[in-house]
Amino acid sequence: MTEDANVVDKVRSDDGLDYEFLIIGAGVCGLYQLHRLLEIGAKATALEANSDVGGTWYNNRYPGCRFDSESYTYQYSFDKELLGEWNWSERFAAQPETLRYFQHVAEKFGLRKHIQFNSRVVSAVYNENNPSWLVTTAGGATFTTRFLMTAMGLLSAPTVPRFEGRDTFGGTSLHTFDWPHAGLDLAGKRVGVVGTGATGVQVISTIADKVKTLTVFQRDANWCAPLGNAPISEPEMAQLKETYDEIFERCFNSPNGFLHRPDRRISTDVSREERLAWWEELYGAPGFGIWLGNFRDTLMNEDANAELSEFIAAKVRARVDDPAVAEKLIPHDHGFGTKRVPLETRYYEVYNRPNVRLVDLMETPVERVTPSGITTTAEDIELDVIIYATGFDAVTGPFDRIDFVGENGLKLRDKWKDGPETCVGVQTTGFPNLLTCVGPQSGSVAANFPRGIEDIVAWMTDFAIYIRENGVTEVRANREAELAWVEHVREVNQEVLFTKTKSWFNGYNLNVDGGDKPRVLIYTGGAVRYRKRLAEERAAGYPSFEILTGDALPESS
Ligand code: NA7
Repeated sequence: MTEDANVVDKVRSDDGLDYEFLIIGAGVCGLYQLHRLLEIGAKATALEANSDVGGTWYNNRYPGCRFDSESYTYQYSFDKELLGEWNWSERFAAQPETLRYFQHVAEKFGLRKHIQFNSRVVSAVYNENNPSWLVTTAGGATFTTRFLMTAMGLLSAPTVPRFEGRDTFGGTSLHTFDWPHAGLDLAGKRVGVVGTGATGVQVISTIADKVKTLTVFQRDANWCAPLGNAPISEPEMAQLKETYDEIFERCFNSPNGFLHRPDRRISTDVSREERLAWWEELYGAPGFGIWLGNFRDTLMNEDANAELSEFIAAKVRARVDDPAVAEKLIPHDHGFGTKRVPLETRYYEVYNRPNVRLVDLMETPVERVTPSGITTTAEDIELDVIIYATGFDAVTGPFDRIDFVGENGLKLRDKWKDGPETCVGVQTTGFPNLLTCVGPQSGSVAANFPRGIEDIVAWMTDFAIYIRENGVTEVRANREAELAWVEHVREVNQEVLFTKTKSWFNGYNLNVDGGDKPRVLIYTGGAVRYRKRLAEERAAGYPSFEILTGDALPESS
């Protein structure tokens, strides 16, 4: 399909603009935001770079890609009929099923005709004369909109290592995010996987028994825990549907929007025997319980965390035959759960296979990629395929890839060069009428994604109603409120061990310029606290924003 081939008719209104609201992205957030805006009668559209809906779930098609959230908690909760008609086949559904779900949502609510596919936004320029945005796609199509909303995803700007000679490789090399739609036959191939985050762990466990040889290139080891996947039978599905109200209520009241809520006890409230018994139970149970449902001090207190880490390390040692390999797979630079915990299915057992090898890049770093493989400081490793599971320019990367130009020619890329600054995670000063549904320092996005998204979309939709009812033409974040929010996020983040580690949550990614310094990307205060903050803002009439109506504006240009 050619760029913008299915462009829908633009609705011209008397202010000379194409739309009231234009959303960038038709993934988990963009789809729902579009639905709500259409529901309130707004002139709205979404521009989507891909040829279909789904965002993350459209792009990530690598082998083994699946939820780490319980499937039934990773769905929209806003429509009873939708909840009733959709059945999940597994506790943690695989990507094709998830993509089908979002396609079904788009069909059910008639959203496709309001989405312009194959429309990658490359620039967005603010018009100070008639407060609005001029949005341009890679194909050269232009759109004007009063308000511009971002829903580009947190992890949609993939990054690859800056290995010397990377482009000289003679075989197939690809990032997991760019997996071909037609699939990639790995049978009988010598495959290398670089990266052992949540993605790498899923790929490695899935392909190990299908390839000739698998060489895993690990930089920092990660703490992983069992996923506990299983099919959901028809009676189980029926039973789950009966309890959806309770399930969503539980997620609503949990800090991260998951079923798993921190245990109110601290580790030392019980004896060591009881502690170990509880950890055994959590380790054997499905999902993030061992991480997010643990004693509440395990992610805040270093001693409590060290004891839990030792428990998990013993599990790794028990599951990996070669003690030297097991030691390499146990992280020594950070404690359990202080980075995002990849959930796995027989991941550690993969290293007991004769065709699998672990290369520790901390001992023998990559020197270069050659036409026939990867050369480390110790050896040449011949490969047919190199899979880069090397992560993303997280959270702000998708913003940096669009030329956002605000007031007085200010570029967002420049403003956020040393780290983003936002007003309550929904706007940034200098960029009036730009609303970030998915963006840095928002509490909604650091949660089980659809749960947090329903919060932010509800707030944005209320704001949109307010805007429409009051004839608002311009919304600008206050600088004082912005500075106060950034400070608050910083302070709250200090309370958790998470911010002491180097991961994408804190803005580290050595594959991008400036990625060697921490940045405040995520608000760890939790979805409940963030929802309360947003509610206060709404109840008080949006005091963190300057709100102007058409009357106060100069003549439209
Ligand atoms: P992550 O979690 O950022 O993991 C990336 C992995 O790639 C991690 O093991 C990195 O090692 C490794 N990496 C990155 N760059 C390099 C280079 N240059 N050389 C060697 N190894 C490298 O990304 P994922 O895609 O796994 O997961 C992202 C999120 O998706 C995840 O949190 C879930 O929410 C879903 P490092 O640890 O930096 O040493």
